[in-house]
Amino acid sequence: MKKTKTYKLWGAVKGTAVAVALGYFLVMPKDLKGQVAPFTLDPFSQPDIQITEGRLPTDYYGSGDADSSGFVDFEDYNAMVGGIQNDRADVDGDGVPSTQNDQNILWEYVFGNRDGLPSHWNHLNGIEKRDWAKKMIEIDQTDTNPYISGEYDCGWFAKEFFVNSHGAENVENYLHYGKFVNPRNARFNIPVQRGFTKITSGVPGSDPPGHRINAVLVGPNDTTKYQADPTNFDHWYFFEPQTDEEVHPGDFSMNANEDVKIKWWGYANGFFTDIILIDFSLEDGQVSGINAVEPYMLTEDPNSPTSVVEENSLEKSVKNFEVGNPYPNPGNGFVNIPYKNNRFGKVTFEIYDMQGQLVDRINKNDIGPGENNFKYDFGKFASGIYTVVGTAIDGSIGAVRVIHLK
Ligand SMILES: [Ca+2]
Ligand SMILES: [Ca+2]
Repeated sequence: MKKTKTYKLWGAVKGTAVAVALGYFLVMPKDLKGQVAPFTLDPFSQPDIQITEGRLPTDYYGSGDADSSGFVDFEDYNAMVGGIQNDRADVDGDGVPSTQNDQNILWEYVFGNRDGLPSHWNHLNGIEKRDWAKKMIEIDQTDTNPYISGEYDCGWFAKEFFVNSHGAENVENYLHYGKFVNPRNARFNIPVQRGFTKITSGVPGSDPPGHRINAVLVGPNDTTKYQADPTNFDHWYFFEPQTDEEVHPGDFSMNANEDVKIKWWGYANGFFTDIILIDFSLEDGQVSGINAVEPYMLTEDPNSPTSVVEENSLEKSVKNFEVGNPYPNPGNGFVNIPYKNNRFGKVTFEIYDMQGQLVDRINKNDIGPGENNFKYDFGKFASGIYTVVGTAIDGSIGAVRVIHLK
C-alpha cells in the first residue's frame, strides 16, 4: 500500500514522498548526519567529515596525504617531489601520482591559494563532480572483472563499485563479500549508489530483464555548488560499471520506459538490507513520476554539512549540544534519549514521522548543563521510524532516529 504525501524536513526539503511498507525500514542504513544510528554503514569521508571505519581520514584517492601522516601539509609536497607513488598522491586524478601537476595543486592547497582539492567531493560544483567521478570510474578496475553468468553478474559489478567508491563500514560482513574480485573499501570516497534499471533489449512483449548499474548524485551540470536535488533525474550521473560508460535512458543499460531506482545496500546486525531511496518512472526517456522514499539521505551529499542541517548548526551541535543513542531501540513504548548540553535553558524535542511530518513537540524548560535524559512514549504511534530532533537554546541541533515496533 503506497501513500503519497508532501513532506517537509527541517524546511530544507520539499517534494513528494511515498511511504512504503515498514519492512523496508527495519534496518536503518545510516542516520541523517552520521551522529547516532543503530547502524552506520557509511565511511564516506571528506575534510569536514570523520571517517568511521578505523582508517586514517585521509586514506582515500587524491587526498594529498602522500606520506600517510593523517593530514595534508608541506611534507606531502616533499614526498611527491621525491616521486612517492600511491593513491593519495594522485591529486589531479589522472591515474599517475606525484606528477608536476599533482605537486602544483598540492602546493597551492597547502599554502592556502586554493580552497580544496579535486577529491574534496562535498565542495565540488556539478561540473567538477562529474569530472572527478569520471576519473575515479576510469581508475577503478571493476570493469575488468570477468562476467560469470549466475556467479558474478551485473549485480556484483554494481556492488563492488559501490564498495570501492562509497564504501561500507562493516564491509567484511557483507553478504558473499568474498565474491568480490578486487575490492578496496571506500578507495574513491565518493557517494556512489546502486541503480536498478531494466535493459532495453529483450523479447518484445515480455517484461524486460532487470539490470544493475551505478549512480552518483552530482547536481546541476554547471558551476553552482550545493544545489544537488536527488529528485531531479538530471542531477544524477548514471554509469555502467561493466564498461565505465555513462548511461542515458534508451541505452542498453537503461530502458526508457521502465523505472530507475536508486538503492542503498548494506549488511548490518545480521540483516542484509536493500532499501529504495528514490524511484524514477520513465516514459519515452522522460521522467513521468518520482517516488522519493528516503530523499533526505540523498539531499546534496548524505554527509554534506550543507544538507538538511546547516553547517554551523552541526558544528555547534558538537560543541554545545549532543543527542545520544536512544534505548531501547527498537522500542515499543517508552524510549530514553540521552542528551548533553552545555548551557542552562530550554531544550525542544520535535518528533517527525517517516513522511517527515511533525507529530509532536515537547519543550523542556530550565534544563541545566550536563547529561540529561529525554523519555518519550512512542506507544501512541504506529510502527515505524521516527526522527527525534533536539534543539538547544542557542539553536544547536541533534537528531536521532527511533524504530518503534508495536
Ligand atoms: Ca601527510
Ligand atoms: Ca596525477
